[in-house]
Amino acid sequence: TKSLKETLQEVIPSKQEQLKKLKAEHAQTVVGDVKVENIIGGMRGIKAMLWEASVLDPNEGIRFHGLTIPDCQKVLPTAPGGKEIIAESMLWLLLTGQVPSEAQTRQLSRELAEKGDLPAFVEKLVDSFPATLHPMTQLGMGVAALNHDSLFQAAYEKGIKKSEYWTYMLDDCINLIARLPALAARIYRNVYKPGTPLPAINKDLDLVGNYTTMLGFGDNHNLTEYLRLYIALHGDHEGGNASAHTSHLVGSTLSDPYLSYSAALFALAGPLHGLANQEVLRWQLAMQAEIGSDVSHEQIKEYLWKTLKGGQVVPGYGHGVLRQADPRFIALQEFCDAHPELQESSIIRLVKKTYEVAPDVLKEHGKTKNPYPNVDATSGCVLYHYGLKEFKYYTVIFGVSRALGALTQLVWSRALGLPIERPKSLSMDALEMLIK
Ligand code: FCX
Repeated sequence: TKSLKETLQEVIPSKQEQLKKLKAEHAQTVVGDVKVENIIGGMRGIKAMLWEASVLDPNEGIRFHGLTIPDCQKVLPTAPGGKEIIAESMLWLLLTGQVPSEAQTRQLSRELAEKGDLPAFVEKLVDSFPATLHPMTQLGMGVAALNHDSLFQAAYEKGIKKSEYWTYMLDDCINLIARLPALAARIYRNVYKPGTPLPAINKDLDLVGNYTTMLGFGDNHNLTEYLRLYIALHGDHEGGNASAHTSHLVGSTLSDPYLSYSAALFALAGPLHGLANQEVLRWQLAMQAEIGSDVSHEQIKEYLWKTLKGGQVVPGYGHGVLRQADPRFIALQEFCDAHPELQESSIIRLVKKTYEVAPDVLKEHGKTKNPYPNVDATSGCVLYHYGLKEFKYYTVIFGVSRALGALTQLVWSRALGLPIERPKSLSMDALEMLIK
């Protein structure tokens, strides 16, 4: 069985060749225009960066190396006794573009479990945070502190060849992904279940199996399966989203993966990005408290208008790129449909009913370019049903997941020798001079 590193070693030369050819033959080929609206509109729509593992189509949604979510659900190995995709098989696909065998997946699970313990000083650091510090702040700080052990940084200081960067990057990325569950679970325990003992990592379990166990939900098979799917699906969403782009930008300075990903986590912590799943739950619960759970479409419609007229966004709806319902939302809805306990859940039923009404209301409201749900419209509500009710924690789970894609690209950026990012900015006066 070939290891992850050996597999990457085989794949990298052809990608390097592809980049060389693109540079040599097409450096001057025009693939898009930049309009003033792009410059003042958050660079929306500008094709401006390389990102290998996934590409987002506005209508079809995400493809991971060409595979759609249903494709992945067919071919990627699951946990023993499980049905859902797991973090390891998704990570392998993202990094190598190949579907791992069952044996390769298990080998990676084992490697991650063996590397999963936190250094004692990071445990102490995290334990010293006040429980009132937002869990995302804690996660970002914990990840940054892990850079103490960065192999890339140590090797760079000693002096290594550029062609060797990616191997140290890969080692750091695997170590970081391995340690995220212990870090994230420790934060959960400290904040919400103080004084309860954190179970040791089980070397025979997959990453998310261990994560759920450390959170204290190991005996809930359905929640574990849901988190496996959730973490695999949130793993990557091409490069332009704020968290992925942040990690790419910081990494382009040759900062190590810990610092790069910690920066990404602070982008993920914004309410328009990763915090939206916590916002959705808050909003759906407020709706439930005000109008009840056995409600008519008309009542939901009124509630939606109240939100919009109050100048707020409807959380979980709209997207910077997508123009249809998010296939990740659909996959999570299918999970709900396949589990009777979720079909009976009042909050899940309310989410589904909201989905039946919200797109038309948002269309009538006429502002958002995408009136359909994104993944956050449902993701947190399922956690709530299963008893993981502390919604300030939800973005941390997203943060454990997004490491898969963001760190994959750091490995590729170093393997391809991509340069430091440095786009051109303009003042309004300078822009006006260009227009004249
Ligand atoms: N409800 C009400 N208004 C909305 C809206 C929504 N769900 N989505 C967009 N709009 C508004 C925008 O606020 C903007 O108004 P403005 O002109 O007064 O500033 C207008 O519609 C045009 O925005 P649009 O181009 O469609 O969307 P953007 O690319 O600017 O923003 C996000 C995309 C996702 C930020 C936006 O749709 C939003 O705020 N959604 C709610 C929060 C959310 O669900 N975020 C999670 C997104 C994602 F899945 C993730 O990153 O995790």
